[in-house]
Amino acid sequence: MSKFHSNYMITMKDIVRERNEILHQPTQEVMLPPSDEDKKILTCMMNFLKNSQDPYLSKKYKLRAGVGLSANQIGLNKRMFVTYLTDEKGKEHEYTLINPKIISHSVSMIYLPPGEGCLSVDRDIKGFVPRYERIKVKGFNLEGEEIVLKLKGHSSIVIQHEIDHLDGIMFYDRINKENPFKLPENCKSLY
Ligand code: UDB
Ligand code: ZN
Repeated sequence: MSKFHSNYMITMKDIVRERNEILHQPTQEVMLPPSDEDKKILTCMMNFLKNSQDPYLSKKYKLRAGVGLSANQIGLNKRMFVTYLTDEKGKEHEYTLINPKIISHSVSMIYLPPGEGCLSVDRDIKGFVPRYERIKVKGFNLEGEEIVLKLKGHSSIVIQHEIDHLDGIMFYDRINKENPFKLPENCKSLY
């Protein structure tokens, strides 16, 4: 039994930081359909993202405005994550993905021009993180139904960042060691 029942409020103290080994190991697949326990954990994780993007609550509870959170970031060895994003048109997209897998991707790559950060990393890390421009991801939702997402742009970057967490990969593992701003030929800026 974890403490992350649906009424529990996740705050920054629950988020494990980069020195924790759980962030550097691949996570275990989740049994399907998801248990009530796993559903509560995912609901709790989604509430964290929503609270963290609420100006009043984020200030009150000192939350960093988060767009994605993976289960191992709260110390649980489970292959599942949530994202909560607002697109260019102001439309909100929330995804809960269990056992996600990239089934296909573009050859072209993109990067976030300011670089990436992470809720589990408390320092500023300079450098570009090349990501696929477009991905097709297969996974399962809270109801245990199979879903396939086709993503591009910012959502594609966020989902790849979260799938990396589930594979034990941190964003800085993908930054060029000799020159952090060096990019592959086929990689362009997101904007
Ligand atoms: C984030 N937030 O949540 F474009 F409204 C980052 C942090 C590390 C800065 C908190 C973020 O990118 N917020 C954001 C971006 C926008 C518009 C907006 C809010 N993550 C998620 C994370 O660490 N998940 O494990 C880091 C992002 C860097 C690239 C993709 C995920
Ligand atoms: Zn992260």
